[in-house]
Amino acid sequence: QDDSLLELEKTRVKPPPLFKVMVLNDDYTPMDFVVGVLQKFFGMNREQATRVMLKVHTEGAGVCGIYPKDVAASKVEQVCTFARQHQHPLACVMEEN
Ligand code: TYC
Repeated sequence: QDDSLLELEKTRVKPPPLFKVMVLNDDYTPMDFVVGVLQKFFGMNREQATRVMLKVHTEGAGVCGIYPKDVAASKVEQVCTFARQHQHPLACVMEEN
């Protein structure tokens, strides 16, 4: 019938909600592996990736990137799968901003 409300909802007035993707520290994943993950999945260069890895190592967690929900969920899945394939316990999570 009256489609005007549905049409209005389709007209985005707010930016999409964003999610932080974070990696967590653990005692077993090699530092080099974490640096490689940050380069491979988050487009960081070696220097940026090393800085983020060391922050996670000393502070417990660090932000890898900020994305819309579906992209963030896909990054988390890819990192978890990759870490498991290499038998590392590296944890990756997303958190609403
Ligand atoms: N703490 C790990 C070590 O000493 C290195 C590490 C850094 C692991 C960051 C996970 O997200 C991580 N080998």
